[in-house]
Amino acid sequence: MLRRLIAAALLATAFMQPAFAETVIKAGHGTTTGHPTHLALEHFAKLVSEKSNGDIKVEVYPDRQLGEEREMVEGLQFGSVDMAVVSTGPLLAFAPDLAVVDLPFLFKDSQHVYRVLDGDVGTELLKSFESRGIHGLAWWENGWRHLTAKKDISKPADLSGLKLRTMQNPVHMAAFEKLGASPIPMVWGEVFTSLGQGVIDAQENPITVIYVNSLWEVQSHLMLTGHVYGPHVALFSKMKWDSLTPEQQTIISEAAKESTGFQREKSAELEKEYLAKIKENGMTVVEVDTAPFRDALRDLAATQQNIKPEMLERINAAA
Ligand code: EAX
Repeated sequence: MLRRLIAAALLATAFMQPAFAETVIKAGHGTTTGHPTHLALEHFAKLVSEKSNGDIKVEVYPDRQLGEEREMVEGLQFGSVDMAVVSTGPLLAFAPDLAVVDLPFLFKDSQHVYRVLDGDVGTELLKSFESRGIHGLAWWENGWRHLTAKKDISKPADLSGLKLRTMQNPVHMAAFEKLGASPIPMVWGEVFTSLGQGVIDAQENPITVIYVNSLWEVQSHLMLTGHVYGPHVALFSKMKWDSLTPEQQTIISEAAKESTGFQREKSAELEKEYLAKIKENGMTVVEVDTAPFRDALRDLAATQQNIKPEMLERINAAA
């Protein structure tokens, strides 16, 4: 009898203090644990847990464990992925208005980027995902993209005929075609091997991505072109979003916004640290005069049907 009473009491206590979080959020990204986005997702998970008193648990899946970036975004639509932080590589297929952000040499500097993305333009672009079953949360950072190759590239002519991997992004592809390269769109997971095998000769990515993927093993030169700013967009499944209570939604929105500053600070800090390490690993780092590249791309915006002149003007006005 006594034993049964104790058992019942234990059971009651167990129900009063659930051992497991009620809501689990599966969050994936396409890069490694050394990338600022991974650190920010862990920070975000901690904030969400604190704000919800352990009711919401965010599980972070790095290294494309939930799929390549495009697959993760499709997963958001199907409800098989709850949250994903991805580059704009696959995003124009889901939110065509984002094309404007992919224009090379659009932003003057990082402050210009943050003013635009944290302002009305950024908010409108995040909202444009909604009709596609995706809830936009925040603009995090992949970083300014730079070229790497097996040779020095100082002027557009050096790109002539070069097999250059780009993201599966029509604006990036059009830009490199205009510069004379032969752009080859490819998912990230195939890039390292393809560089090693000579399927492609060159690629472009932020310093953090170049470092955490040891690209010096397959590329000898890093050209600091900073030709385009690469966001990492924090996105949520609308299906999952709609299943949350308004309180839970507020917790997630706030935690994502609060993690944005952390993520960008980490990005700036790691970029410096990783550039030094890239040099230590023997890569030749080249400063590039970007003027001829800018000139060659001056008319690009007009050739891209998804770029709204009105939005472009607002971005330029915020410079
Ligand atoms: O999101 O595909 C790319 O080049 C991305 O920059 C990378 O995977 C990080």
